[in-house]
Amino acid sequence: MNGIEGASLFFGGGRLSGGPVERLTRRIGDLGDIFSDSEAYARLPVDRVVYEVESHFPVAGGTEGGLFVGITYIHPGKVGQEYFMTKGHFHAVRNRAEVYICIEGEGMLILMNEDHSRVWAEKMEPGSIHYINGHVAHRTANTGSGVLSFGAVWPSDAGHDYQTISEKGFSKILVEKDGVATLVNRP
Ligand code: M6P
Ligand code: ZN
Repeated sequence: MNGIEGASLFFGGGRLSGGPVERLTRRIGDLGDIFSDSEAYARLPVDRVVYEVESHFPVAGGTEGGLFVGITYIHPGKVGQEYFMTKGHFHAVRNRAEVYICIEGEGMLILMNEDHSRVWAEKMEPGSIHYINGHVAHRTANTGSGVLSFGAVWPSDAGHDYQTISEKGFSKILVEKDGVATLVNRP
């Protein structure tokens, strides 16, 4: 043995492999409370896949000082005029930051401050790197015609606060307006 080891985790061919990987699929039926147009939502098949997440958790959730890594794949589509997107969350431990790195596709990272008074977005394109401050809620939307995929790295003690988002939502939504992705006030 020469003491040289390969990485146990590998991203290639649009898939995370190697180390233990947990896979999560979110379908239309799982996402009833995030999209604004409930009539358009009701017309979509409940089993249509909106996004998938592959994650590697090298330490137990809640461990201080560790990191988690994941790849998210959002399929193209819209509910009415609103683009397919992730649930979105604050971190349960509010000061924990996160980094996203776009791999493929076109999208927007939608961000909201802690008192919900400001929502803004950053364009995601292959190679774009996004530092998400702690205290900022984050969700991603696919604005393109193919899959949007991005890598994420976040602290193992950050946790996910989905409750605040499901109760109050983001104060702006990302819709297609005259062919352009546009943030508008939530109806
Ligand atoms: C990224 C990370 C994950 C998150 C996933 C999907 O991979 O931020 O922590 O779970 O996106 O986002 P959400 O949990 O909001 O559905
Ligand atoms: Zn996060």
